[in-house]
Amino acid sequence: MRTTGTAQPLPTVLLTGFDPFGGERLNPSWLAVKALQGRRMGGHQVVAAQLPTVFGASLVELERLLRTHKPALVICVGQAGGRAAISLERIAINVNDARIADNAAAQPVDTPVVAGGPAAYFTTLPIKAMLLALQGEGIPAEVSQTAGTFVCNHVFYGLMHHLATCRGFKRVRGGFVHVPWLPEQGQPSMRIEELERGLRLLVATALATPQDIAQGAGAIS
Ligand code: PCA
Repeated sequence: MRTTGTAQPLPTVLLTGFDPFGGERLNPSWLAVKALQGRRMGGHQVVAAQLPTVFGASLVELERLLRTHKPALVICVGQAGGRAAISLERIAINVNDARIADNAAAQPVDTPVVAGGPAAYFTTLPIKAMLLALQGEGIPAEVSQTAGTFVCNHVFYGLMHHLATCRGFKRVRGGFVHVPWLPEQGQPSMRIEELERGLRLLVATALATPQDIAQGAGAIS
């Protein structure tokens, strides 16, 4: 019996990280994502890609990647200096408001990511299940209520808008995760090995959890 010749390619998981920005020499988001390139996980193949830390151009590149790879799951990752835990972002907002210039020297203030778009989108990642998975492995993790208003939120909002409005993407799940600095960048920090382990766990948990679990993680005020 012939069993070769018509093998279906595996569905893909798209992971993105950013290039260094704000005068830094490295960005842990890209280093962690890059380590998973080509890996098979839960019947899927990981595609890792770097986005420029640039308003506009980052989304052009992300949309190209979405069309090329037609992923089943998308997790965009960025650096959040000053945070001590892996931050699972809950909400993307329709505003660009940059405190520093991006890598193309642009610094938009109070402009929409998508003119006429809704105020915000929720992640469609199972962030509570992901939170429990990380904490269960002893990896510092939290749910975050804001991805800021710089290029990370811009990409997060653009991703969710694309998934919500573009033909063929309605069932694709996606969201955004911020990671701390590496020890050589400052404190608080997380080692690259722990970041990579955390990211692997996040992908595996998202693939295994079609419906998020109910687990309180909210602040009281
Ligand atoms: N972090 C920035 C943009 C690129 C990155 O890694 C942010 O939090 O917006």
